[in-house]
Formats: sequence, C-alpha cells, structure tokens
Amino acid sequence: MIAAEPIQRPRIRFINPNSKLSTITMPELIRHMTFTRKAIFMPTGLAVCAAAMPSEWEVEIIDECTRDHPHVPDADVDIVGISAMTTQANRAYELADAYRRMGVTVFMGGIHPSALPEEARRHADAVCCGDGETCLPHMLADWKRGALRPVYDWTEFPTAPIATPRKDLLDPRDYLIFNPIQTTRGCPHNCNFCTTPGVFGRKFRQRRIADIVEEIREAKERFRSWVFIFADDDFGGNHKWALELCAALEPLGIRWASQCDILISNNDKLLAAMRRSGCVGLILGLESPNQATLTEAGKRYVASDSYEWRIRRILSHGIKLWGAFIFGFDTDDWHSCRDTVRFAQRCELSMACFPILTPYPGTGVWHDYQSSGRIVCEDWERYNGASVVYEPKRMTAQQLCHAQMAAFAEFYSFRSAFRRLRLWPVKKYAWLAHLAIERGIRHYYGKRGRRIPSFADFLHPDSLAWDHRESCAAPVEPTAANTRGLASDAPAEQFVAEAARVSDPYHQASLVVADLNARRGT
Ligand code: B12
Ligand code: SF4
Repeated sequence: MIAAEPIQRPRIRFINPNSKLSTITMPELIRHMTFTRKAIFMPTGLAVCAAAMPSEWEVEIIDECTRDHPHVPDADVDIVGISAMTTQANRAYELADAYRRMGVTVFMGGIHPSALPEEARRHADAVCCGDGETCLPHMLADWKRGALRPVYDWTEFPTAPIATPRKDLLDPRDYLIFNPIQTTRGCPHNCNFCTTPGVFGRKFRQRRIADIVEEIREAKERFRSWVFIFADDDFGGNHKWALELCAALEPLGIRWASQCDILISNNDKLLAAMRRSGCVGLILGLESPNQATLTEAGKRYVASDSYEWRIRRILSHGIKLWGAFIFGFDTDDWHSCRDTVRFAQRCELSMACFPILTPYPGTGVWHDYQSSGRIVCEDWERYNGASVVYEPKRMTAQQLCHAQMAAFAEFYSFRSAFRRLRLWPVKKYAWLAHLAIERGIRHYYGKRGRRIPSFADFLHPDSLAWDHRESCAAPVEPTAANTRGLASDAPAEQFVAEAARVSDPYHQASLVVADLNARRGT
C-alpha cells in the first residue's frame, strides 16, 4: 500500500513593515505607563485581508512594529502580502525585494502602493489598488493559474462587502488599540491634500450594521473593552445610515470616538443619537479657520465663517472635540498659523494638532507640487507631518517648523489649558495629556539650551529662539524617537514632545481609550 502524501495547504504571510510612527508613543518608558503594549493600533488592513482569504490557505500576520528585531525573510511560504502607508514604504520595499530574491511571490497593497502602483510594481509581482476584499480573490485565482497581472484595481471588479478583521492571528497584548472598528470606508468629499478620495474613491460605503454590532459584542466579551475607536475617515458621511447605526449601538452601553466631517453640526437629531449611543469625542478635520486656505485645500463643502457656530452646536451635545489643523498651505503665513491657534483656543477644543502639510502621493497637492517642481524630498519616511518635504510659499521651511512648535507650545500651555478645560467638571484625560505635552516641550527645549518657540519670535528675527542647529527640512528628532531609535533610559518628556509633534488625533485618542479600557480590567 502506498502512503498518501499529506496535502500541503498553500501559505501566505502578511507583513506590516516597521514604522516609527506606529510606535512613536511607545518607547520603553511609555510602555511601562501603557501596560507594556508595543504598537498603537493593530494592523486592521492586514487582518481584513486575512479574513478575505479562502479557507484552504494557511494565513499568518507578522507585525514588525511589535517585534524587538526586524523580520528575517524566509522562503517557507508561497506568497507574502505586504502593506504600506507612505511612511512605511521604504521598509516595505526592502522586505519585498528580499522575498523576491528568494523566489517568493510578493503582493503589495495599502495606501501607498494604491497611490503609486507604478513605483510599487518594481518591488512586487502584483499590486492591489484599494480594497483587499475585492482584489484578493482575483489575485489568488490568477496566481493559481500562473497568470498574475502587475496591478489589480478594486474599481475593475464588483465591490465586496467590508469584512470583519481576523483578530485571532494577532496578540492583543501587543496593542494599545486592539479593537479599532471600521464602520465606513471612503469619504464623499474631495479635499486635495487627503489620500482617501484618490485611493478609496468618493463612493462612501457602509459596513453591515449587524457585523459592526457583532464585532463590538465579541470585543466586549473576549477583551472586556467598553471604549472604542471607530477608525473611519468620516463617520457622518451618510446621516441616515449613521442614525440607524446609533440606534443599534445604544443598547450595547459602550463609549466611542471617531472622525467626522463638520457638517454633522447640521443634524441635531443625529448628534443627540450619537451622544445616546456613547459618542464621547469627535476628531474634526478643520485644517484652517481662514477661508482662502480652505479654498486652496479644496474643502468646498463648508465655509470657514460657519466653523464657530458648528463647533458650539456639537459641543452643546456633550461631545468633546479634537481639532486637526494643517500648517503650510500657500495662503499660510505665521499670522494665519497664530490665528489658527487662537481660534482653537476660542472654540474650546479639548485637543488639537498642527501637522505640517505633507503632499502625500496620489493627492491633488502632490500632483500640483510635482508638476511645478516643488517637491524637495522623496524619502517616504519623512512624509510624517513634522518634516517640510516641499517648498513652502510664504514661509521658509525653518519658519514653518517654528510656527508648528509655537502652536503646540501655545495651545498646550498651562494658561491656555486652564481657559479651555477649566477645573470643573474634571476633564482628567485632557488635563493629563496637556500637562504631559507642556512638560515635554519645556524639557525638550531646556535640554537643548533653547527658548521655547513662540509666535512673537517672528517679530524678532535675531531672537535666540531661532538658533536652529538641526535642519527643518529633515528633522532628526521625530524620526529617531521610536523604540529602536532612542535609548530606553531617555526621559519620558523627550518622547512626549516629539510624539506630540508628529502625532495625529487618532494617536492621542488611542492613549485615552486604552487607559479607559484598562481600568475595566482589559
Ligand atoms: C486609524 C488610522 C491610523 C492609526 C492606525 C494605523 C493602522 N496601523 O492601521 C494611527 C493612529 C497609528 C495612524 C497613524 C498615522 N496615520 Co493614519 N489613518 C488611520 C485611518 C483613519 C484608518 C486606517 C484603517 O484602519 N483603515 C482600515 C483598513 C481596513 O484599510 P487599509 O489599511 O487601507 O487596508 C485595506 C486596503 O488598503 C488593502 N490592503 C492593505 N494592505 C494590503 C496588503 C495587501 C497584500 C493587499 C492585497 C491589500 C492590502 O486591503 C485592506 C482591506 O480592504 C486612515 C484613513 C484610511 N482611510 O485608511 C488614516 C491614514 C491611513 N493615516 C494617514 C496618516 C497620514 C498617518 C500618519 C502619517 C499621521 C502622523 N503624522 O502621525 C501616521 C503614520 C503611521 C504609520 N504607521 O506610519 C493617512 C495616510 C497617508 C499616506 N499616504 O500614507 C490616512 C489615509 C489618512 C488620510 N485620510 O490622509 N493612522
Ligand atoms: S480630509 Fe476628511 S473630509 Fe476631506 S476628503 Fe479626506 S477624509 Fe474626506
């Protein structure tokens, strides 16, 4: 009798390449304060891709951001699938090249390859543009019959429903946020600095409400989570659907925060339903209170002079606001940056961030700056919101960096915090974040023997505050400030200052949410 050959299941390994920005708030010292977690968010995109794999495949996810050592490629799989945001692209290509040299088929996907498929295909056998759920079945079928195409664009195929991520392939102890919930995909708007419309289209899609509720139920049961981040671009892109979702969330007794466009302020009924369903905070992409800047940014759906009443309307429902602004549009000078901070203070935003404009590939700004030769740096790691990678118009790169730091210093100063947050009712998390960032900035500049930047420095060009030793176009601190870049005994304040500078509100929100969940014993 001849023994039957064991049937070998085909194997795929998904890899999330190391990214300093995924671990920026997680160096050793902060890890101790944050329950030893190693990265901020679990790699949702890859967990969703894993869910889209046919059952005969053996699937594995390697998240380099949670590893102490870089992943060493091994030809023990049939396919590797590598994901990348722009800041991860350098490492993603390094891994892809190494796997291809070993003869392993490489798929690439995620935001950056979707925006620049021609670049990505130089490192991969097949590139997925947009939704993995939609493209992967076609990529696998073609691979099986030896007819892979270089690029698969999700718009060529019938759209598959948004899948529920496979969390069983990851270790919950590694992440601050292990249960980000995606409720929608895409955005109906078309701001010209934003990657989303180019990659996922303006067709706004919603996930099945029953799947969302089930994912939350499971997270509550298995991980005892009760505070969630909905990792959407625009939770309120479809008001009617959002109302239905809120009704389904209400009985779950959870708390949640998400990102949303400011037109939600038109709908009191929805705002009330959101609050009842547990919404505690919203991230609003405001960019600037200056109309000329909004026009330049292609933010056509709202006028800046309506911002203030809209913000107050949302606040009146008991929902806290994180404001996301951008510095560095052609209409920006130091006065407008200063006015933006004053606006954020006046509107009593709980938190705010002031990243430097980054011309991400695939955006309108990228195309404009490319064609006019204004892009000065294509090192993708520096596309991080803290580096000036293009030629600004009304400020030098150094002035732009200075304005960014002056904004953080002013917004998070004790005086500003006191005016906005007050002492009662106690806003513990906002206060903690403010004090940490304020202390971090003081420590950071104190150690360098420099004065903390302020907008007044623009009136005094010979002020000592301008003593920049490091180049602004290529700042060293933020990119070095990750787990592997800084000695573990470096003071916590240093991380806080650097993390604040590169962080977006999702970073800030994740620290709060993780802490709240931990208090319930996650
Ligand atoms: C939550 C979030 C974060 C979280 C967590 C990110 C994470 N690890 O998932 C945190 C706070 C850490 C974060 C940080 C940053 N973020 Co962010 N973030 C988001 C947000 C709102 C949702 C991401 C998400 O969960 N998507 C859901 C999953 C399912 O989608 P996906 O990852 O794209 O995966 C799908 C497809 O792309 C594809 N796919 C993905 N990988 C692969 C691989 C293969 C092989 C295949 C076949 C398919 C495939 O299939 C998936 C399922 O369909 C997005 C907005 C958005 N629309 O994506 C911004 C977004 C990704 N972030 C952005 C930015 C700018 C940043 C920061 C640079 C901000 C900063 N200054 O710090 C950093 C960079 C962090 C880093 N790792 O380098 C930009 C990206 C721009 C760019 N070109 O890279 C986005 C698009 C926001 C925007 N509208 O501009 N972010
Ligand atoms: S910035 Fe916000 S509103 Fe504008 S296109 Fe991107 S996700 Fe949509």
